[in-house]
Amino acid sequence: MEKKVVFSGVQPSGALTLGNYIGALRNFVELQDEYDCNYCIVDLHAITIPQVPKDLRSHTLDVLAMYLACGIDPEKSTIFIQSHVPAHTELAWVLNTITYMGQLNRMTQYKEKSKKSEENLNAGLFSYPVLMAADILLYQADYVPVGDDQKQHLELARDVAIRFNNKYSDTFVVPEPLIKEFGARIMSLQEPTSKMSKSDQDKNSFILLMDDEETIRRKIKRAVTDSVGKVNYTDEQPGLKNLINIYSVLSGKSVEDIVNMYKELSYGEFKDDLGEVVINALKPIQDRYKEIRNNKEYLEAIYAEGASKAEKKAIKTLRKVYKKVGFIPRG
Ligand code: ATP
Ligand code: LTN
Repeated sequence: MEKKVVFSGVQPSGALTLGNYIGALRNFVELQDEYDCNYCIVDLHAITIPQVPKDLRSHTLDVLAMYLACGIDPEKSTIFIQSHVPAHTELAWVLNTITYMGQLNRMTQYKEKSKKSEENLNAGLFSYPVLMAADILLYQADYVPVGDDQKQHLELARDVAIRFNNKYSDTFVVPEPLIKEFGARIMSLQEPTSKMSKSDQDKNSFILLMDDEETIRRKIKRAVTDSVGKVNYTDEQPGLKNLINIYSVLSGKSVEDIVNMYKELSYGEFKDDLGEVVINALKPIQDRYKEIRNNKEYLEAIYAEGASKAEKKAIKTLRKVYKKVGFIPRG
């Protein structure tokens, strides 16, 4: 039997956070044995927010090295850079013509990001979800592992697939999101009601995967909690709830066990231990990352091979689409 297909992507828009790892990368690794996985570095998406070209280049390799360091295996999965496969932008154009402005206007990520970049309110930011739909539909993906913030974009990708299938006959697999019940939304350490985000101005709000031990300890110590003074897992203590979630995901211990371990102890003691849990979880990833990141030739070989593999799959779908909409084949 053919393996089901998985597709996901991460933007090279800055250094990756613990939120990216828990909500996305960690799950990418788990899926590799069972599925035909495609993991993309979505540089075309990243330029919808202004990027410094030389930083974009290094962030692209950073994400690639981080994929590998987290355990994505190029022998099992297709790892590639989005701009290397032109079919993404080609399909996005076609899908743009069947996507409604009204629907794009309702996207919460667009609403939030356009508020932040009023002086650069570009059309790319608006049609960002269409390019994302193209990414997914090109590979006929059955499943898309993402964090909770991407749910609405996935819904749009499904709508677009269904609309195309209805208009032109069955062409695309209608993808389903894979969103973990637990850890799909890691919150900011400074404002536990908003998501941990790598583009946050406040550096204490996130833990970077490459933060050193001292920085990790410091950021966790400074994480906002509450004045209740008792380790509990409730919505009334959102800061603590988020820290317990991180503890649980990274240690494998259940929330209940963690609450029992710390209910008689202070927040300080809980945070000290959490610091060690995070450090221990990140240590092997950081070690591998340092080995890989400077090996330019190795990285180049991976993305070159990935692009060829990806292109073969993508072109098949694009050909079908071009034919169905009525474009004449070049011959
Ligand atoms: P930005 O914060 O700059 O908008 P981002 O980190 O949200 O960037 P991506 O790098 O494209 O955006 O996200 C990659 C993956 O990480 C996505 O699947 C996203 O859902 C997931 N992710 C991002 N932040 C979190 C978080 N705080 N908790 C869980 N998952 C997250
Ligand atoms: N928008 C996503 C990144 C992304 C993506 C994709 C995720 C672009 N294309 C396709 C899954 C599938 C984000 O996380 N910000």
